[in-house]
Amino acid sequence: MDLATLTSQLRALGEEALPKIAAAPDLAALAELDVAYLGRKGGALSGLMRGIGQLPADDRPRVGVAVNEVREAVEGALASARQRTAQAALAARLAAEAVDVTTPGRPIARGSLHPISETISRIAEIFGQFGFVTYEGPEVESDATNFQMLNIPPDHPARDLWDTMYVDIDGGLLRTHTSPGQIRVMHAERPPIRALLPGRCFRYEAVDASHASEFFQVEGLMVDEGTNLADLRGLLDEFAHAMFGAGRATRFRPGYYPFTEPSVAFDVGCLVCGGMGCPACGRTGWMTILGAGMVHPVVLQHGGIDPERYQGFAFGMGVERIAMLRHGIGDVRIFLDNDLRLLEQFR
Ligand code: 2NM
Repeated sequence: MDLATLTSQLRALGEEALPKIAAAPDLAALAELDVAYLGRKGGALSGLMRGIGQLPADDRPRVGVAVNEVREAVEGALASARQRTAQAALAARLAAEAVDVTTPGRPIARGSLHPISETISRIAEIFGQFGFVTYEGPEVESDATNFQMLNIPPDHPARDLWDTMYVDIDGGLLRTHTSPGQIRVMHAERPPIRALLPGRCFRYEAVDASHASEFFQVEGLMVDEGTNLADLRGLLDEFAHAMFGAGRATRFRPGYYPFTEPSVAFDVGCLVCGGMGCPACGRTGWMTILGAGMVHPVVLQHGGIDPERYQGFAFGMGVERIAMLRHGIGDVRIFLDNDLRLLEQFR
């Protein structure tokens, strides 16, 4: 081996390695080329360096310089090829994982309030403007809270008004009205009280287009010093006008409830015929939308309120009936059918 041969072999090694490195597709290929050319044991450069020993001592430093030049060129090419490959890999990943932030979102299925919920909200909104606060009570009550506290003793004929469903535990029953919740409110609050009690109620009914064995009620209660029937009348007029239109006629008729004295029925001018008389109002021109009255002193006492100092009025309405009048729905059973065709009309 002489200097000229070794030098030309070194040059050939560089000329072979650099294009291969430049063409290497990925980091693994570069690692292989690194080992093939620069590897300490089997590498091509190490192989050539073994020839240095056979050269005359004068020539050796010059070959050393040439070897270093080739090694640096190969190392430099490997380093820049690694950088290029990493950049290409990053660019490929960015392209593959690109998110088009302008793509329209998937549509979200939009639900709607059930007409009963929507009607309760509207009722609560109107009475809320007069300071009434919404409360809720339990659906399972007892004979004491559902009847006795409300001035309906056992064996009283007024019990016939509420055909009751009983539950097996602790003499419980399903509340037939939300009034027992009003007794709870009286105990929990001090007058002045303005409470609204919406909720599901239960009665053992023969089910038809206007009767269901579960239904919703909203009751209101006001207790303060000097509260009277005129306050009730004025409040209910405001309610009727907000709910059914400002010009609507209203009237009080005598009624009967064991928990109020006096008791009234509150009518509005027929929402179908406007008062002329039609089949919808039984040709009377009036529709009853709720019952009300002055809370019986005994009921106030059961609520822990002194009837000598405080008076109260209360009212109760069937939510289904109000919702049916507002939306022209003809059959209560539809509210519990879970038929989306009903609900889709109220979006
Ligand atoms: C009605 C009609 C009349 C009523 C009475 C009470 C209570 F608890 F204060 F005595 N709450 N609700 C009442 C009065 C309910 O529903 C037709």
